[in-house]
Amino acid sequence: MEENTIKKKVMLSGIQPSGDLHLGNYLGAIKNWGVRSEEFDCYYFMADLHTITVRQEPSQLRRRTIEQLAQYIACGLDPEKNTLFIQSHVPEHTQLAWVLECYTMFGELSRMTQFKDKSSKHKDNINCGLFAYPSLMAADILLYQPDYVPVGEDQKQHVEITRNIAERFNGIYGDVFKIPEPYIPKAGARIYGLTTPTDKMSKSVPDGCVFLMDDPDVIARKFKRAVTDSDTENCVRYDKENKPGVANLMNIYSAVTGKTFEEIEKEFEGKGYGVFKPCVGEAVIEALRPIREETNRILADKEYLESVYKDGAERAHRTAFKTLRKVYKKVGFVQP
Ligand code: ATP
Ligand code: LTN
Repeated sequence: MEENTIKKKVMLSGIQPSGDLHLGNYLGAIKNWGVRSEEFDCYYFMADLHTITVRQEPSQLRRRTIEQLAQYIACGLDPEKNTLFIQSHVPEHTQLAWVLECYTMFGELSRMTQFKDKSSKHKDNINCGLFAYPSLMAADILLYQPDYVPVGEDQKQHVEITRNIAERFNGIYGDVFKIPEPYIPKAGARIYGLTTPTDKMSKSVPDGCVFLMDDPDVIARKFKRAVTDSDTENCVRYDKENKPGVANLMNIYSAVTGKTFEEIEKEFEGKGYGVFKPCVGEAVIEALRPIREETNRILADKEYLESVYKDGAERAHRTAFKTLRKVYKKVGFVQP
């Protein structure tokens, strides 16, 4: 692909291939990434380096990384318009991470919510990588000088520490890094679990989690079993506080059909949850069907996938290399 002559704004994000992608990842993140491909210069990657902060089964990690790339494409990220790559293929990420670790403070890393959460969940493996993770994420971001980093609410703290690290570095060496902004979607920013509608949909609760590759009958079953509410009202009405289960289903239905909450209330007037739940299931099945079919089609073409990630890594490397060279020069390393 030709280099852009007019400088577009840059957008970048990544997802760890530590689990299979689900409806929350799709509606909260990937679905919105593709929308801006024309306007922005976009970089999206599989954050495989990050996954080993927690033990992974190697063959599963390999399968999920490739499958995630196929899903990015199936969700509408055109590899011609977006640079799609695997993080570990671009060595500048780990190279810059080391430098940034030396400009990241022990105290600020200790305050990271994700570190506190994960270290309490994996007490037997509180490794240095888990602690230093935000410096690697800062490197992932700053290498590409992005304007925006589209992530869900839970990643905002990591974008903020990235800004702090960049400002600290710039304060010493001049304007090396662009200071990025987090970009958090309003709709779909938080999809809740179908069985636990007060907790975010997560792969760690598989019964309440709709995976992008789930078969239609599995999705239908999950929606039929979705927790609605303990009230006896049996009425489809948006009330997030008192009816979180129904509100979540309405939110999902709205996100996949584009209908407003008023339109949904009207559509199901007098019909009750017994009719509503399977309809939401059907709408999700239809929204995910082309993604699942396209993913399977792309996955069968290993050569194509290989060409996408090779080309992506090359393009990513070209940008990343320029930033890393500048950083090495600024800190005083002798140029090779
Ligand atoms: P886990 O299932 O362990 O909580 P995850 O599926 O949330 O992990 P991440 O890698 O943390 O995976 O998330 C990838 C992206 O998807 C992030 O931008 C995150 O904010 C977004 N995301 C994840 N879950 C949801 C959700 N339930 N609703 C909306 N966005 C989500
Ligand atoms: N930390 C993120 C994944 C991630 C990321 C990034 C997101 C790694 N590097 C750079 C945006 C930009 C997560 O766990 N979801």
